[in-house]
Amino acid sequence: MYTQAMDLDRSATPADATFTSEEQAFNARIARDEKIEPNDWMPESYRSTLIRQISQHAHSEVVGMLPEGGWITRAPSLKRKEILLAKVQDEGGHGLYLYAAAETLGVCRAELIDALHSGRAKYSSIFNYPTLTWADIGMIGWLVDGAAIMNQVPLCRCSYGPYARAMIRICKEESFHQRQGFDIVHTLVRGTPEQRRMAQESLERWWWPTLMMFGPHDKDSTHTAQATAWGIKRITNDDLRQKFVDVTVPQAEYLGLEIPDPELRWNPERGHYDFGPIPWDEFWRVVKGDGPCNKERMAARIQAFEEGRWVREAAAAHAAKARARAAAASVASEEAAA
Ligand code: FAQ
Repeated sequence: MYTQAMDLDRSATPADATFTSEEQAFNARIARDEKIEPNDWMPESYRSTLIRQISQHAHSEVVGMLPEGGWITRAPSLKRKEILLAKVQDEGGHGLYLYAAAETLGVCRAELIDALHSGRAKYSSIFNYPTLTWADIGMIGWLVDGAAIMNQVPLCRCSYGPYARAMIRICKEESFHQRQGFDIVHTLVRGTPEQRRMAQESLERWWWPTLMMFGPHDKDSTHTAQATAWGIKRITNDDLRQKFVDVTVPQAEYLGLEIPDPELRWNPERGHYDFGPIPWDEFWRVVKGDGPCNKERMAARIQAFEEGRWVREAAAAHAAKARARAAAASVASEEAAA
């Protein structure tokens, strides 16, 4: 359903005389589609771009646990509760792989988390919207995970090895998440008239924020050109958004739901759906901290971090004791052998 095709042309990556020999060698490796690994030479701006993107991605996963987490106790059956619990745990796991991938670039996790808690680091705009009904849990799986997969499958081929490898497992899990969301919505639309209305109302609230997840239009995107030249980004924001719309409209038709866009129609000349203007004012308001739930989300993250402090301290003390015991045992065995 979600493809990796449509690579951007990176053949223009320069082997320019203004580059140092290290930069030329790096650019040649990128042009050959080789993976860059943590101990390899890389330009500082490549490193900082990756730290920015991977850490924002990690923050999005852990903040993304919150809108659904509140529904674990309210899921309508034991089966739905088990599935949702597993999904939210997966998101926590994705955050951990991604923080670990960012740490391979020489940054420490505590700094990244401090940047999130102090409001210096971004996370995905989508997680600042409230989950008002059970249908919203279906919409998050169907639309938000669907958009996440569309964006993340190409990242499995990102030029930075640890990020690309983390994305492979993440995408497999996101695929399960998308299917469970579609299943919730599919069940609702086959239910009572109230359940169908709940699904339609939820789609109306989530559609435009989901399209915003892909980021600003290419002409307004600060990072796309350079991230593409470095093989970090493989498909632009607008192209991914278009692919998402093209895949999702037939799914909505199958579900009997109406996408809230009067300008949405198939364009046979382009071979794509045309869609209406995205409310970018709302997007930037949310990104700058003034969305419906920004303050609530950050307060919940900080509270969870503080409440987990004793667990981290206990784990660190246990690891220090285990290291000391292993060191003492190794000295004793060397003495016995001497
Ligand atoms: N929200 O120049 P660009 C998920 C910022 S994970 C907030 O186009 P770039 C799983 C951008 O940072 C969802 N800010 O930037 C899940 C930049 O600001 P900066 C997260 C946004 O990096 C599902 C500025 O705008 N996925 O959903 C957003 O080339 C369900 C200019 O933008 C990832 O992070 C936004 N939506 O492209 C979990 C994937 N869009 O940093 C729970 C990896 C843009 O200069 C439940 N990231 N901005 O201050 C990416 O692919 C890219 O970073 C983009 C943005 C495509 C998100």
